Amino acid sequence: MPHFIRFSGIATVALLAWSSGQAAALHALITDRDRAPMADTVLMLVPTDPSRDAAAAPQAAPQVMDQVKLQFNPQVMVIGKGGQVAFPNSDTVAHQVYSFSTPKRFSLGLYRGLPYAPVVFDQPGLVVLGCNIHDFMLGYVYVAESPYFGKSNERGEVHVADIPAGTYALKAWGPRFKEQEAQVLQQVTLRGDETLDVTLKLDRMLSPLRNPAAKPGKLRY
Ligand SMILES: [Cu+2]
Repeated sequence: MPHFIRFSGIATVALLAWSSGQAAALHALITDRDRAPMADTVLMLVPTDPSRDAAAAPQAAPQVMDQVKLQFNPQVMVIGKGGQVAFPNSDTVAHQVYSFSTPKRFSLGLYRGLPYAPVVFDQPGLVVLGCNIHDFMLGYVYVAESPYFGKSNERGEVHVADIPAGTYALKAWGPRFKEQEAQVLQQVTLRGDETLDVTLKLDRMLSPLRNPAAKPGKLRY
């Protein structure tokens, strides 16, 4: 039977663990206070023992955040420290991608196609992306502070596999969060052979829903 834990009034967590093979894994369902599934939410397990090496292994291949119809696609991405992201432009108009965020300040001069090498992100935290030509374009690269992370799908589900046994802070961030850094939801302890099933109902850490962003109107793309 799952048991329910209320903590700090910001989220409710149901925990249900069972034994399933060798490595630990985490299944999470993320909802808002109305129990609506929340897509594009980054979830991380950060070891609570600071002596544990939480460095991510370098990625084999760069991730791709495209620009399609004047939007970043995907709009939210999570990568490990040292991860690389390519920013192709699939529109016919030129874009000029930049970020002023502390973990990665960069600027790619006006371009179409893919004239630049992937950008390397080696500091953890949120990197907010914009385009100097189209102010409404907004993208997010979250550089996770541990190798154990995932992003929720349209059903609000996140799956993280191959987690070593240990105690972790469960941290989350998404575009609707009030804060620009991941928020601690709960502490979890994983044995080496279990899958933890977690329901995370986010509440006060979220901004109220706003009206959808202004449409780009008749702009060409
Ligand atoms: Cu643009």
